[in-house]
Amino acid sequence: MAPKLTGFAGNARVRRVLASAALAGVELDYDKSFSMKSEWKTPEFLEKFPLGYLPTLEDGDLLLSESGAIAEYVASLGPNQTIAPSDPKEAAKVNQWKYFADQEIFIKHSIANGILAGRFAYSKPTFQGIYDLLLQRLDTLDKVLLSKTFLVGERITLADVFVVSALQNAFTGLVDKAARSKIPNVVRYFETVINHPKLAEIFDNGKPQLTETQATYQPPAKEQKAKEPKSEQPKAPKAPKAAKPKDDDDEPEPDVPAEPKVKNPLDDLPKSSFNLEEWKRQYSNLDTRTGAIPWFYEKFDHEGFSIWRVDFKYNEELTQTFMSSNQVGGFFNRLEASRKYLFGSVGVLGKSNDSIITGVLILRGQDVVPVVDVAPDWESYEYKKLDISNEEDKKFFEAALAWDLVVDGKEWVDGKNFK
Ligand SMILES: N[C@@H](CCC(=O)N[C@@H](CS)C(=O)NCC(=O)O)C(=O)O
Repeated sequence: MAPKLTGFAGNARVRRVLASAALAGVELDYDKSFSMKSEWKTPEFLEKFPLGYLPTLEDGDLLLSESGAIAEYVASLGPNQTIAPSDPKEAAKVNQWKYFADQEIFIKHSIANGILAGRFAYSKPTFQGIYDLLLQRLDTLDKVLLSKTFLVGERITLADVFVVSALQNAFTGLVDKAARSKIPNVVRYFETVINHPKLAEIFDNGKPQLTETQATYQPPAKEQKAKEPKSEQPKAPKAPKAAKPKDDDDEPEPDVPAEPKVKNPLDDLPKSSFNLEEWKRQYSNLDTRTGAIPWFYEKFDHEGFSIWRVDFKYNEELTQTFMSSNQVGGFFNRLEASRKYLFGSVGVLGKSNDSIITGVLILRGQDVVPVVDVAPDWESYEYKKLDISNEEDKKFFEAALAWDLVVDGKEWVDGKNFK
């Protein structure tokens, strides 16, 4: 009986197994119509495959998870052994590229894609850091491929199967046309391998739909939809629409039930005499130091509201100051659902490649978390309660409101208000 492979046909991990089998000349019992949405994670499945994920392979008493191990096992069964050289040095070279494919392309792409698709908390610098590393690896691969058709020796091997499956995942995911144009040798290599007569069918007949333009992060729908209270302030221009990033499993995610409408516990706090909306108007209309700040001190309710210093945690990763300013703008956009409870004045201080993001928040209640955790990247910032009866805190607070704050010699160059 042919070994039984289970997994979703469009998935890159399944593809690597199918490609190994096709090149080795091994027949598999494989149901192409399998869907991740079917009830596959049953107690019986977990009993057999305790790792609990797909693809899986069943061959007699061998029950195997991990697509790399499955691909290697399948390759070892076939008559064509040139894809897995037996010479230890050649085999080691093939292994090198298998690890490279998984750890340097597949995993980096999966994590960056997961951040953009909202599976992990969004933080622009984290996303960018991982994505840049992925591009660096692809650039290195491009140099290696300058003088090569295949990665090891003169014939196709498992090294190519692993690397090309990972590339397909990246090229149909985040690595868009502009990024691909910088790695022409990788693209040529990719096209050569996916058009191999034994592989073309597995790789969408040699014509996979590669990404044109990278998708951008889209905050969860509940934040986008949050209603803005009527305000006299001009509305911020809407961000251009962007494609939703596709999730890494290549198959549409199961429908998520709509979240029930829950009352915000901040609405249950005792009534406050301080009117946050009125403060926002005063701040917008009056001179900050001579008008708005005196108004604030007269009206502020220390019980019902609190004042916080906010600092970006990853200042060392900031580059151009205008990009840091966009970062603040993005954070504020993602705080939209807390507009009723929050005012902010946050700036970029310093110069390009030597800047920090810091500022102040005025918020409902005495705890920062329920107000800011509507932004998926809230944990990229540090929060410290300010006590304005303390001279140093008061000075910081006023300077952040007036946009003339200086920290460690770094001067305020750009600021944004959350109103
Ligand atoms: N390292 C594993 C990863 C397997 C994996 O993450 N499989 C996904 C599908 S692509 C899965 O089964 N996800 C569902 C789950 O984990 O419940 C491999 O290469 O096989």
